[in-house]
Amino acid sequence: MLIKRRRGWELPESAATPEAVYRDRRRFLKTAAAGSVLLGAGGLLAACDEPAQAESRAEDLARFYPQDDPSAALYPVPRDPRFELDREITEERLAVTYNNFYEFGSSKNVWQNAQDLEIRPWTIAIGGEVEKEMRLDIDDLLQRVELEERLYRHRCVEAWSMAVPWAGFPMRRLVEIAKPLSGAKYVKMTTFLDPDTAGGQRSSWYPWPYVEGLTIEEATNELAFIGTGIYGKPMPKQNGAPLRLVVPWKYGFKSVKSLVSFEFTRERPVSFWEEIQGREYGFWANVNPEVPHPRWSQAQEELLGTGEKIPTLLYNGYGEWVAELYAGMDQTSRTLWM
Ligand SMILES: Nc1nc2c(c(=O)[nH]1)N[C@H]1C(S)=C(S)[C@@H](COP(=O)(O)O)O[C@H]1N2
Ligand SMILES: [Mo]
Repeated sequence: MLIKRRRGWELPESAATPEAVYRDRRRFLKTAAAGSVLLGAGGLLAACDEPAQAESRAEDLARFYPQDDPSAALYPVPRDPRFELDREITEERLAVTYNNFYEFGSSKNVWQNAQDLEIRPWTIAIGGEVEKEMRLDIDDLLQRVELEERLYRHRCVEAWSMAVPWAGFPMRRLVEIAKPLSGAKYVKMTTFLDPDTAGGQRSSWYPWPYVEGLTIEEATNELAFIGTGIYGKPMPKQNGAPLRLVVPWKYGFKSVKSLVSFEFTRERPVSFWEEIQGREYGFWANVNPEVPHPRWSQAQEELLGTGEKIPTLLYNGYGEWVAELYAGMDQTSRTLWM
């Protein structure tokens, strides 16, 4: 695995928007001055040669991002302060190279293969149980919504996790634009289908395209987010450019990438992994450390890039936002948690 061990204090400056860097820096210096926590002489040395390092890091990182993205000027966007992390932001380089995107293969070369994806022009179809079906151009959509940054934890079903600054807009805003009819109970979201570009889609044993679904209540919950950028820049292709779902209280496979369609339905859609292996990857997929995957425990997660294992939290720590969505359901049913 290409995970390099790093100490927590080396991460923040590489990992966020300039404003946030400034704020974190101040907090870092205050903490250091107070003489508390883990900082030895090594930490202070690292702080001294920071500007030069930060510059070369920025150049190095640029190659993981789309070139000539017409939305680039929109970023960075203001951070929504309501979403605080209990852990360090994941090192940017890892978050944009250690990807799951089966359309581009199952190895960790995914990020390179994904560079073939053409993200302009890009049209999003809105249909099904809506007042009026429509097609939205991505850049028109980006003008209509207000972009913000949110720091979210992300828990993959494979028991690793990251914490990243997403840019994007509440999914509720997209539902408002779509104007679903009263019969709409679910939103089905679909990834692009283009086997010429995405080699993984030439494997016929997968039920392409990748599909995911949420109930309308989930989709309009404050936490449900449409990601259009990351680390203060437009979304890299490998992370699901130009727009993807981000639902941090659910296992990562629900956060479907590179979306071309939102369809409002009466019936519950069958998602990609549910169709492949429904006994292991269900519709709800809410994070719960006490309900093991049939083949491994979900009690802990490895923090990407640190080698450290920490306890997994119920709803990935987002119960205050989302637990009420499931209050009326049988909490002992495994299907709620996988
Ligand atoms: N279309 C599509 N979306 C996808 C996937 C995928 O293979 N294809 N993988 C999922 C899984 S398992 C995870 S953990 C996250 C990974 O997102 P990241 O690469 O931005 O970390 O994307 C999810 N969305
Ligand atoms: Mo995942």
